[in-house]
Amino acid sequence: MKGLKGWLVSAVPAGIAAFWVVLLMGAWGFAQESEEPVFGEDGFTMEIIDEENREIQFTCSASDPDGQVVNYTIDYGDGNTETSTGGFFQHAYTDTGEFWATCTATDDAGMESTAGPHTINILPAGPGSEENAAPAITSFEAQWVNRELRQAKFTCTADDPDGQVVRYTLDPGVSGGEESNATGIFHHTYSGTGTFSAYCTVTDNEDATRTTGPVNITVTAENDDPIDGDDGDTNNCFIGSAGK
Ligand SMILES: [Ca+2]
Ligand SMILES: [Ca+2]
Repeated sequence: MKGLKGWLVSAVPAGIAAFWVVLLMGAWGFAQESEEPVFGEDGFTMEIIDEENREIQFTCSASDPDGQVVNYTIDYGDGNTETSTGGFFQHAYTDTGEFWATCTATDDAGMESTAGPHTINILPAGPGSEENAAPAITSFEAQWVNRELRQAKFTCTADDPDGQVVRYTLDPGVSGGEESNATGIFHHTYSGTGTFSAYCTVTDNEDATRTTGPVNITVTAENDDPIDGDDGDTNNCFIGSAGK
């Protein structure tokens, strides 16, 4: 083969070789002179046919001005592609996320034209799953454990109608004072004076949350003075409670 090539190069003068190259390129260009397929206004449609199973139907329809469309290839945007002659597709998405579907029509000369994309949003709720209900807060109470030492106890209770409460988080109303646990019982010692709004947030096993309204804790310089109506016992003074 090398010998033959060498012979051709040496036998054909440079000028004639250039002529043939130009002629061949011209013929190749002429063969490629085809028009692309054209998608009409509704040339690429999508329709949800089964919401629960995330199944979508697509139709592709294009015409070719100087030949015919031989097939359609759809790219579902989730890593799957499919080719058909009719341009009718159905696809069930298994992953969640946002996908961009496109359809490419190919004509008898190999020319291509692409329509789309359609944006498909597949939400996390899978087949057969129902919407998760947020936990319900039963109570949120605060009381002084030791009023002189400004030690408060918070009790937060909640139920989840369709799962379990996995975490309680107390915001005692002090920057950086947040803490979480699984019991809903917290102790916080206030160092400054003022009125602090405490909140309890409960989180269920599917990460749904609910937050109580505030309980206001007022700490004054006279925090250790007896309160009217108080029984004199500074321990376990009720501060307040809040619902959801
Ligand atoms: Ca064509
Ligand atoms: Ca729940």
